[in-house]
Amino acid sequence: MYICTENINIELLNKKFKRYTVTAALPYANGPVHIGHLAGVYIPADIYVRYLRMCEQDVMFIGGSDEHGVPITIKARQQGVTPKDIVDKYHTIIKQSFEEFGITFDIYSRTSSAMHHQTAADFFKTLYEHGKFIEKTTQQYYDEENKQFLADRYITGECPFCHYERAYGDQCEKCGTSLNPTDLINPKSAISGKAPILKDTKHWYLPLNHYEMFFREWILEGHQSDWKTNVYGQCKSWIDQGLQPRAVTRDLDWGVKVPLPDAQGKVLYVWFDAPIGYISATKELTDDWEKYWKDPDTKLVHFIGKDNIVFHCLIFPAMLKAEGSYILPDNVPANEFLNLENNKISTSQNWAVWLHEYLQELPDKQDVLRYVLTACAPETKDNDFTWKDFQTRNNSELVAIFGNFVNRTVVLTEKYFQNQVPAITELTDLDKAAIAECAKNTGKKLRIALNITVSVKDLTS
Ligand code: B3M
Ligand code: ZN
Repeated sequence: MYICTENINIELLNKKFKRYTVTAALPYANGPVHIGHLAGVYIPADIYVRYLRMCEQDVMFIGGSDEHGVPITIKARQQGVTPKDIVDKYHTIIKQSFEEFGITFDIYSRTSSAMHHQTAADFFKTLYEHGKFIEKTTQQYYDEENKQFLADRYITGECPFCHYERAYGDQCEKCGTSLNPTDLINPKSAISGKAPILKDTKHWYLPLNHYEMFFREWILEGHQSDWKTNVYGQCKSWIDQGLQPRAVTRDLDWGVKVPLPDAQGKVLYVWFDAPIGYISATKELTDDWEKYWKDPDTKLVHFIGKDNIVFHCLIFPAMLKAEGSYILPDNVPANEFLNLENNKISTSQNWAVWLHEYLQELPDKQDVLRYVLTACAPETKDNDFTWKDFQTRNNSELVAIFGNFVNRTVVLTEKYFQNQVPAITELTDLDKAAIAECAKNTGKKLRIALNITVSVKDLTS
């Protein structure tokens, strides 16, 4: 017998939704996946999806690699290979490690697919044709030596806030502030190392400021009680600071081409195309994709890292709203960060436990890692992973306590029930008391296997 408790169960009992579309942030295909990604995004999403499937719900679980963006082209340039070489290499590693680890995606796709390019270009075109963008010509940094505009991470310089010397054009990684290239002090091209010049260029902007009332109503009034406080708090602070139009195109040659005749050499901003990747992947999997994206009886849930909040709670919903025929996310759970042995996990400093390496070294220990990362999940605050804790949890919690429980159950089933799990006929007083004990603090209904639904009141009366 299993008992489902907690709020999700109440939702299932109320049958508010007919189906679920669950997405997990698309990892950049410029490096493998590590334990921070697993604990923050993929394990929580997989637990939720397995639970929904166990309750026989119609659920679509979407994943895939994010294969555009400047981090990929920079890595390719550093290694003297093409961006395609980089994404092919890491997409393969990531996809295989998720499979071996047991993340149960219905599809794990990639944003370099033809289906995605078409879907993202069409999405842009629809918004363009409906007048949802602002066109602006502004001056942006340009590397004269390499004849290239310097978007996002192609430009580095001193952060105007914390004075970190290697801040990027889109963000300072030291203090976390989101920046524009022209905010940087002493900007330098990340390609030539030279000071850039300013040059005119035209781009398309999504006027997020036009959506302020919508965000206030939908998020600040509508989701105050059911979104996590970290997610809600970040949204509120962005909205209260005043939203600005956000450029959704870039002067780059790697990405989804802007589908307009006067947009030579321009691609969609990676954060415009990547979330559309969830839709393209669903389309790739089934012709029946629209019910997972357009039917209001579908609950859409995005599992993300905390650095992705603004993109999933404001920018992507504004895009969906502007398009008009899509549902909006019902929840966007984001965890905090997981540290490793008291230090921040860092891809560039190779301070991480990489999933593919773990699987090579401990090929039959997937569930141990899943258990430990669930037990120390950074749900409400940053948390720490240590190998000492991994060892203790394995030896005492899994082997000694859980192993002993399983062993006794099996031995006693053999001894008293001829190795057969006895069928449940009716609930004994002891069963009822146990269920009531589980439910005591929730005061809510429980759903018990065999489709018996009882309320706590029934059980205790
Ligand atoms: N690739 C960012 C990240 O890995 C980004 C997520 C995209 S989800 C549409 O942090
Ligand atoms: Zn800074």
